[in-house]
Amino acid sequence: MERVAILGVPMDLGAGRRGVDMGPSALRYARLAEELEALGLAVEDLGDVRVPVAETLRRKGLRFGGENYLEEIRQAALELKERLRSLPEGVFPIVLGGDHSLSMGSVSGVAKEPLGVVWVDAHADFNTPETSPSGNIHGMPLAVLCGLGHPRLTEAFQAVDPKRVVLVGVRSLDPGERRLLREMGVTVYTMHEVDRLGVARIAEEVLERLSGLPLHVSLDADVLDPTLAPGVGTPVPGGLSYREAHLLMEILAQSGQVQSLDLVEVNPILDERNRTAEMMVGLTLSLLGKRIL
Ligand code: EXY
Ligand code: MN
Ligand code: MN
Ligand code: MN
Repeated sequence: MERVAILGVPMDLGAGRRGVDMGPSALRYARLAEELEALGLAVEDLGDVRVPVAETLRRKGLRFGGENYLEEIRQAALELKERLRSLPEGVFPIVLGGDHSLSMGSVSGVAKEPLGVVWVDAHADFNTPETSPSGNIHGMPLAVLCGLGHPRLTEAFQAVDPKRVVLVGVRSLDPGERRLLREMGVTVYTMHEVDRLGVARIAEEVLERLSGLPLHVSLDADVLDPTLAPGVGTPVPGGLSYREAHLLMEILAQSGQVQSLDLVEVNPILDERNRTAEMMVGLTLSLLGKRIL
């Protein structure tokens, strides 16, 4: 791919705390476009999808997060889906988040029958309203994409076969998610498998399972170890190291199958300087073909 389109979704309505609405700015501030151009890619920044600001959604007595803003999240994800659908063939979209509920729009927007999804995350984001401990919609998008969850969301965004979904880096699962992941046949490489098998073996197994498919990579910043990437809203100790994360991206890049990418859950309020966004830009370059030698 030679042409890259950047699209921001400044949304934190699906998260449990404010702040990831500033993720797109942090990623731009980390010079994402400039670094991609230095790789020789033609980059176009398409700006941001329109997202209501939480403060303007004042709801009497309802706390931020949970399903309170389902319609606003649905609308923003629908706009993202349409914007991605209207991109010309051959353009590689990079979606900047924003909380992970946006991926209902990105994956359904890029989905070609059939699509492989590599969801790199400390969490499975596979809850439904019935199984969620928090009600926060950023814990549900992958379930929705597989056809499970709130009808207002599944009817708009169901787009993938769970057998073509692979999770890598998971280390925080709710009981209901465990059951649903098993029932739906989603492949999960937890941090236990990362430690035992190593990222190289996992990446090769992922590519074997999803061989021949166009791939969407959904990269949640909280997959990284929080000492490396503190600027995330739901940190979980024991994440990917710097080199594990880069090796995963480098091996996926060599497949030539990756066609689209989400960079989500960067929360600059909780960061040290802009370390988390800078890490995510570095990983993007590895996924887009930057080599050490
Ligand atoms: N599993 C928990 C929940 O559903 O509330 C935490 C989800 C965190 C989701 C972040 C985006 O990765
Ligand atoms: Mn996530
Ligand atoms: Mn996560
Ligand atoms: Mn998170």
